[in-house]
Amino acid sequence: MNHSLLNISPEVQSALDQRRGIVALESTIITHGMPFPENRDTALAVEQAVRETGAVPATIAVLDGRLSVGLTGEELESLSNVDQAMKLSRADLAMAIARKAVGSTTVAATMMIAHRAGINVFATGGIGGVHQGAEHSFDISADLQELSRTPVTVICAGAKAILDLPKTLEVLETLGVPVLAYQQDNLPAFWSRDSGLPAPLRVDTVAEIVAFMQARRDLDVGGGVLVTNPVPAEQEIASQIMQGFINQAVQEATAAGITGKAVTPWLLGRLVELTDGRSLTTNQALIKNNATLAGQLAVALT
Ligand code: PSU
Ligand code: MN
Repeated sequence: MNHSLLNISPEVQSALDQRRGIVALESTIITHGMPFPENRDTALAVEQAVRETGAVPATIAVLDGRLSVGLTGEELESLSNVDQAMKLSRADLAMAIARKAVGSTTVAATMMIAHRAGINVFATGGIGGVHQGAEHSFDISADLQELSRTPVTVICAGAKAILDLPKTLEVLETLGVPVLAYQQDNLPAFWSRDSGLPAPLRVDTVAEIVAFMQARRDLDVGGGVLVTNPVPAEQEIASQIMQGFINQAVQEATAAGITGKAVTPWLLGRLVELTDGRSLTTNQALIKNNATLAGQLAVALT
């Protein structure tokens, strides 16, 4: 990657120079994951959660064609309000640069940019994965491929439960992506703490994640690591409750002919309506929780 494409904020640059812990944060959640002003407030709260651990937040987005790593308050505010941000994954990142456009980065594109900037810890809500009905639609998020090739550790609350979680786990295994559950045996399911699926690997401390990352570097295996961190119990929505809403939203999306990039934002938006806003509150809580763990990890790695 041509480094002149990168626009690293003074704060993040100085953290890089001083080898401080840094946590990358994505921006699709801001433009396509939540309504205004909850999106802005969550983005600020997530940055604050990272700061409280002693690490420095680096929210990543494309602003006027520049790959921006670390946004000012004004930039965050305007991204939260923008009408037509492009949703950028590996396939379309270059188009945003060519058009000097504004775009938000998915997990895949955020990993690419974070890695180029020298950041190896990244917190998000939930990664993309294999969609329900993928045996017909072939809809599998580019996030999974990116995890297999880019050496960034992604802290999430599991794949979003709107997905086919067993198939998502199978694809991650095929791609050689380690999936760790934090302090429990089962994989969390985003809004719920328990997906009912055993996680391939379990870790109980930040030090164990550090040791695992170190061993992978020594092995020179390449690719990323997925750490799944369950939402705090007080804010979870039990999976039996969530499942009914998810089934309804997925059926409606299929009936409405929603495809491609629009699927994930459409489902998330519909679930906020179906749960009377509860899914949004849970989403906010789990991202902050992930930012805290990511901050602790980034600091421990220094
Ligand atoms: N989690 C959320 N809201 C989101 C996303 C995740 O709570 O908007 C975004 C992430 O950026 C993720 C993307 O990378 O959805 C996956 O989209 P797709 O399935 O089109 O690859
Ligand atoms: Mn897709």
